[in-house]
Amino acid sequence: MTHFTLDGRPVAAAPGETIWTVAAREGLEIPHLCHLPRPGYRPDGNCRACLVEVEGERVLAASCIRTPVPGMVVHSASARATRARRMVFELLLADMPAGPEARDSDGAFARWVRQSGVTTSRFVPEDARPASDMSHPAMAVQLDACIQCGLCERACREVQHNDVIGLARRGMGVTVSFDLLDPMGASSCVGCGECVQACPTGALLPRTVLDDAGRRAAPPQREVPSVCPYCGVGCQVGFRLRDGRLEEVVGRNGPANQGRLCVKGRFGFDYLGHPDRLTRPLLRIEGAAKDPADCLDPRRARAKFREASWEEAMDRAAAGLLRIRDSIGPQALAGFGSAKGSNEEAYLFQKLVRTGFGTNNVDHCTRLCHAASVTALLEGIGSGAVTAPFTAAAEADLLLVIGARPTENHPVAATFLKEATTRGAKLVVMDPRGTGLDRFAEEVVRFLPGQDVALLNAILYVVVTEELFDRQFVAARVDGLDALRAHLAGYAPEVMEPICGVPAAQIRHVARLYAGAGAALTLWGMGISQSIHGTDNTRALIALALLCGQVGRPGTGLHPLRGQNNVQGASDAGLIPMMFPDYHRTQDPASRAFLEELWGAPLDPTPGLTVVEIMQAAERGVIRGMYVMGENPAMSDPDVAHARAALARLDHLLVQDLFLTETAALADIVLPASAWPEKNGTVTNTNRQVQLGRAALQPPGEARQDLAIIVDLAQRLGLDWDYAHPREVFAEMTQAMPSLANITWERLEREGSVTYPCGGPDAPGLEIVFGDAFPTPTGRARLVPAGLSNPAELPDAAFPFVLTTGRELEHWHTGTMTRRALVLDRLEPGPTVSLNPAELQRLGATPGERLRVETRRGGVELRARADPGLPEGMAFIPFAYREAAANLLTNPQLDPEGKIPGFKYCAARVMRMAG
Ligand SMILES: Nc1nc2c(c(=O)[nH]1)N[C@H]1C(S)=C(S)[C@@H](COP(=O)(O)OP(=O)(O)OC[C@H]3O[C@@H](n4cnc5c(=O)[nH]c(N)nc54)[C@H](O)[C@@H]3O)O[C@H]1N2
Ligand SMILES: Nc1nc2c(c(=O)[nH]1)N[C@H]1C(S)=C(S)[C@@H](COP(=O)(O)OP(=O)(O)OC[C@H]3O[C@@H](n4cnc5c(=O)[nH]c(N)nc54)[C@H](O)[C@@H]3O)O[C@H]1N2
Ligand SMILES: [Mo]
Repeated sequence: MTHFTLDGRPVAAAPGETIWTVAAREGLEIPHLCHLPRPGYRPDGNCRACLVEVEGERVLAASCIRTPVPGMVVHSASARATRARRMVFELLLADMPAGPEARDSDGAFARWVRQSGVTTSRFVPEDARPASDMSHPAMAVQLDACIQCGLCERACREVQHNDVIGLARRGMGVTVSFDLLDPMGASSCVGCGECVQACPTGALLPRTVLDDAGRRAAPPQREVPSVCPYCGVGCQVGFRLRDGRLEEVVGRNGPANQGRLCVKGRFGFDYLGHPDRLTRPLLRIEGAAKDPADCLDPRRARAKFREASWEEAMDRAAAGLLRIRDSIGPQALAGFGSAKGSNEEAYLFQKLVRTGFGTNNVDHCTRLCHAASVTALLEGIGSGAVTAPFTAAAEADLLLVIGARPTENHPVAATFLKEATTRGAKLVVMDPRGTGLDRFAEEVVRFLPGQDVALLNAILYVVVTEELFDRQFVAARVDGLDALRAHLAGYAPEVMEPICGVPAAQIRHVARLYAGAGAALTLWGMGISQSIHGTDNTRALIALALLCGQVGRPGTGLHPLRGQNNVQGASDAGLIPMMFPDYHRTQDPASRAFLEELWGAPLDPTPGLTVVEIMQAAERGVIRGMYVMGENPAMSDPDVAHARAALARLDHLLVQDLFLTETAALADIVLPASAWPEKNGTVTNTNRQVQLGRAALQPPGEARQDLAIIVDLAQRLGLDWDYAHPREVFAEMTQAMPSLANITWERLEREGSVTYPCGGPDAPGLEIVFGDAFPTPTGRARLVPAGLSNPAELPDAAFPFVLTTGRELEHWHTGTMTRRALVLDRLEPGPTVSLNPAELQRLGATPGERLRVETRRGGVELRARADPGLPEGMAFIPFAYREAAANLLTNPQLDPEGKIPGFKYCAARVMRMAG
C-alpha cells in the first residue's frame, strides 16, 4: 500500500491504484470525462477534467492516470485545481457552441459542467459544425457535441475489441470516424452500442431517446435492473423507462458482461410493443382446418381463430388435456417447456406435466442444442454444466474454440475471449467455416464438416503417443487411459489428414500447443453438438481436456457455450424427459420417492420422449395432445414439413407465446403470455450464474404472466397449487434441487447474481469446479473412446453441396422476436444463402440474386450472399426466416445417445432461378 495525504486525510492506495480511484473510494468526487470508471476502460488522462494539485509540483496532475508515491500530499479542491478545471470546461465548451446540454442533458459532460458552475466560455467556438449522421438505424452520430475524449474509441477497440471507431485527423481537429469512412451505417459496426453508452456528451446517442431536435432532453424516469432475454451469456441490463415506455436499454455491471451488451440486448426490444403481440386468448373456430400452409401466412392463420375470455380458453385447455389423459392415457400427452422463461416457470411446467399430465414426456430446445454435450459430460465427468465460466479466459494461456461463433452468438462472451488474446493468451479456432474470432487466433484449423472425431482423435493420438498428457492428473483423477490409447492406434494424423482435411503437421502443432499450455480453456458450440455423432464429438473433446489436465484449475475448464438465456436453468429445473430436477434419473427409486413426497403425487419411472421423438409420435398419432410454452417447433425442429404435419394432426394443441407463431398457427388454443421484461423471475446463464430479472413493464392487453397460466392450468387439472409469487416457487426449488443450496430469492434481490454451487449463505459461488474430485460415483472422470462414422447423408451427384444451418448476429432463432425489432430487421431484412464467392461464380450467380436450395426433404428460395469464410462446396442458411425456413431442408436423423438432430450437415443442391 502507498500511504499519502488527500485533502488533508491520510489515505492508502493499492499497487497501481490512481489518485482518482482512491478519491472515489473516499467519497470525493473529482470531475472526469475521458475516464470511465468501469471494467475494461483504461484511464487515458487526455481531457484534464480531473486535474488535482500535488504539493511541490508546478504542473497539475491528471488524477485518473497519476499513481501516488509515499508521502505525497494531494489537494483535489484547491483554488488552483478548481480554477484549472473550470478552464478545461470552458475550453471544452468552445467545442460545443450549442451548450453542454445541446445533445444530452443527462450526459456526464452536462452534469459536470452544471456542477462546475461554468456557464459561458471565453473562448471562440469552432465554427465548423459537423453534420449529423443518421445512417445507422440504432445510433445517432452528432459530432457537434464531440469533445474528442476518445472514450468511444476505447469502447470500440479496447472493451468490445471491434476496432471500428478511430480518432482520425481531419483539417484542424481530431474527429471520430468509422472504419476511416463516414457514415456509421456503412461501416463494419456491429451495433453493440458500447460507444453510445460511454459517450459523455451525447455526440453518440441511441435514436430511441432523441426528441425532434435530436437531443436527449431529460433523463429516464426509472431504471429497472434485469437480465437480457436473448442468449445464455446473461448480461445484466437496465431497462430505462419514460412514461411507462421502454426508452433505452443499458448494460449493468453483471459478472458475465461488466456493463457490455450486444446489438440485440441493447437495441432489440421493440418486439415487446409490436402490434402483433397477442393480447387475448384465441380459440380455433369450430371446423377451421389445421393446415401447415397457414404457417406461412399469419393472416390466414389468424382468420381461423376467434378471441375468447380467459375463463373459456382455460376451461377448454384443461378439458382437452383431461379428455386425452383419462380416455387414452397420460402417455398420449406431452409438453415443450421454455428456455426463454424463468427457472420458476420451467420448474412448474415440468412439475405440471409429470404430476398433472402424469407423464415424463416433457422436453425443451436443449434437445436441439447441447443435448449431445450434456450426455457426454454426464458420462465423462458426472455433470452437464460448464466447469468454468467463460471469464476464466482472463487466466488462460490458451483458448480452444471449436464449432462456435461467439462473435455472433455470444458476442459479449467473445469480448472476453478477444481480450484474453490481447493479453497474450493463444487462441485456437477450429471450424469448417471462417469465424469472426479468426483474426485474433494463433491457429485457425479449417476442417471438413462432420469430421470432428477424425480431427480430435488425431490430436489425441499425438497427445498420447508423444506422451504430452498430464501424467499426474490422469493417474490421480481419470480412468480409461489404456482403453483410449488402444483405441487411438488407428488415428495417426497422417491417416486422418485426408479424412478431416487438416494437414498432419497442423494437427501435431495444435496438439502440442494445447497440451503444452499452462492453462487451457475449452469452449464449444453447436458445431460439436448438433451432429448425429455429437455425443462422440464431445467425448473426444472432453478426453482431450482430461488427458491434458485442463480442468479444475484457474484458466482451465470445459465450457459448452449455452444458447438460450435460460437453457441451463430450464435443464437444471427438470425440463428433460429422462431426468427430474437436478438430473436425477426418472428410474432412480430414491429420487422418485423423494419427489413424490415433496410433490405429494405419484411419478412415472419411465423416461419420457424427447423433442423430435414426440413430434414423430404425434405424426404417428400416438401423442394426441400437447402443451407448448415459449418454443416454436414448427420452425426450429428438423424436417419441419413433418413437424408441422405432426402438430396439425394433434387433437389438442395448446400454445402459450407472445405471438401467433408458426406453431401457434396449428394450435387449438393460443394463450397470450408475458415477455421477459414483463416478469419477475430467475434465470441461469452459461456460467452457472443464477440471476434475478425484474418486471419493467406490464404484459399488453389481457396477456397474462406465464407463471399464472401454468398455475391456473394445474388447478384445472386438479392439482392444489397456490403459488402467488415466483419467490414461493424458487423456495420450493431450493428444496428439490441441492444445486441451489445457499441461494435464496432475497439474496438474489440483494446481489443480483449468485453462482452455483455455493458453499454458504454469504460465500460467493464456485466459479471453477472439480478442482479435487468429479461428481461421479468414484470421484474420477472417464475417458470414453469415440469412433469414426459418416454423416447421415453424404453429398452426391444429385445433391453435391453440404448444407449447414445456424444463426446471424441480429436474429434470434425463429425470428419471432428479432424480426419484430426495427433495428435488427433493418440490419438483416431477409433470408440469404451464403456461398463461397468461387462457388457463386461457378453457378454464374451474383450476390443478391435469388437462388433455390433443395434437399431430399424440401426446397426454399432466397438471396445469394458471398462469404469467403465458407469452404467451397458448403452452403449456409440461417433458420430465422419463415419465408425460407431452413428446417424445411434439414435431416431429422438423430444422434443415438443425445437424441439431437444433425442440423449442421445435410446434402443439398443450389440452383439459379429460371428467368
Ligand atoms: N444472434 C444469435 N445468437 C444466438 C442464437 C441466435 O439464434 N442468434 N441462439 C443461441 C443458441 S440457443 C445457441 S445454441 C447458440 C449457438 O451458438 P454457436 O454454437 O456459435 O452456433 P452456430 O452458429 O449454430 O454454429 C456454430 C459453428 O459450427 C460450425 N460447424 C458447422 N459444421 C461443423 C462441424 O461439422 N464441426 C464443427 N466443429 N463445427 C461445425 C459452423 O461453421 C459455426 O461456425 O447461440 C445462441 N446465441
Ligand atoms: N436448422 C436449425 N435448426 C435449429 C438450430 C440450428 O442451428 N439450425 N438450432 C437449434 C437450437 S440450438 C435451439 S436452442 C432451437 C431453438 O428453438 P426454439 O426455442 O423453438 O426457438 P425460439 O425462436 O427461441 O422460440 C422461442 C419462442 O418463445 C417465445 N417466447 C419468448 N419469450 C417468451 C416468454 O417469456 N414466454 C412465452 N410464453 N413465450 C416466449 C418466442 O416468441 C418464440 O416463439 O432451435 C434449434 N433449431
Ligand atoms: Mo440452442
